[in-house]
Amino acid sequence: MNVSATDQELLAAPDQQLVGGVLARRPRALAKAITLVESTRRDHRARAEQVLAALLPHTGNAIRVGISGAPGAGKSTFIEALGLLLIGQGHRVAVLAVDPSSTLSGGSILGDKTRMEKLSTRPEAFIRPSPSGGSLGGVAEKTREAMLVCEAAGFDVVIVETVGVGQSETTVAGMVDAFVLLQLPNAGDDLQAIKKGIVELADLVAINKADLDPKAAQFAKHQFENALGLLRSASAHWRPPVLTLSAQTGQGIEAFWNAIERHRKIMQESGELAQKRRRQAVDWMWTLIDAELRNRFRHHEGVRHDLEKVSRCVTAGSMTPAAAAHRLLGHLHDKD
Ligand SMILES: Nc1nc2c(ncn2[C@@H]2O[C@H](COP(=O)(O)OP(=O)(O)OP(=O)(O)O)[C@@H](O)[C@H]2O)c(=O)[nH]1
Ligand SMILES: [Mg+2]
Repeated sequence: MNVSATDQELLAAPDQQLVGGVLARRPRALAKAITLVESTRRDHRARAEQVLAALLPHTGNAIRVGISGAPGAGKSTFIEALGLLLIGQGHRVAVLAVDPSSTLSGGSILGDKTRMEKLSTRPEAFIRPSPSGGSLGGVAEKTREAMLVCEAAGFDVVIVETVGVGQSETTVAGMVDAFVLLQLPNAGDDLQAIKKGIVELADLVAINKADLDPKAAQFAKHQFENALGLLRSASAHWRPPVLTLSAQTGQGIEAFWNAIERHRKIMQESGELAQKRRRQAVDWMWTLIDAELRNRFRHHEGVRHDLEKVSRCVTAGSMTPAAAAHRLLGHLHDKD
């Protein structure tokens, strides 16, 4: 595959090579491009944007699947089993992680590749641990861009793993075609997801570890079906199914993938997939604008000078939050 002439003209020679390497599906180029995309250095950011622009026409062809679940739900075991099945069917599978806690804990959910021992040795698979970007926004931004690089490198299935904490589920749901909740057959856990409103994000719910207690798994399945039945479906054409499976024995994994493919087909034929991706892209643009504006605001000389004083006034009750916000925002019109 070739990069168009205009794209190439924009790139410095080493980055032209990098883009060529990614499109030629060379593993080293892929890893290097993702490292560039993940870098927070200003000069790297500028290069990354150009590399991504050159890769963009070659992206968008993968099935993007998000897998979320509590720690220990079996996400890694499941992705390994699913990944091997898909490779057997001729797919190329990339696995990325979103874990905003990775900077703090030092270990990301995919930090230990040995958890996907077989998959990580396969040339048809690419596994990348969570970038350590600090904030969720930073981590997610990089994962989203890494996903595009993987697509340009010919991976036709991209799986994004995230641990079910805080906002990370919503963020991952906003970058994939199908969002999957991986649950344990345990009532407390189920209720949590239902209570927190996360089931509403799910295109599919999978109850894992059904081998341990098939009855409990069936019970959890019914609970979820009831909960989902009460929700207004996000899609006019798709009702999220609830499946039981075992990542350990492999039972139900093929049925799981059949459901994902069915979802894909229905979403594609109804035009909902294209619509969803367009909406995600615009939402993402706004997320980046919000983050950048906030960043500029916080680093603005006048704001920095005034912030502590104004905050104290708000705390003391001598200034209303509205007046304080107005005054601080006013600094953006200061001459630097
Ligand atoms: N019996 C049984 N055990 C399972 C199954 N799936 C995963 N496990 C076990 O559950 C434990 C946790 O599995 P992981 O795949 O590491 O879970 P995870 O969700 O990736 O965990 P974190 O990355 O820490 O959030 C491991 O000991 C697995 O062997 C299953 O279907 N049946
Ligand atoms: Mg894991």
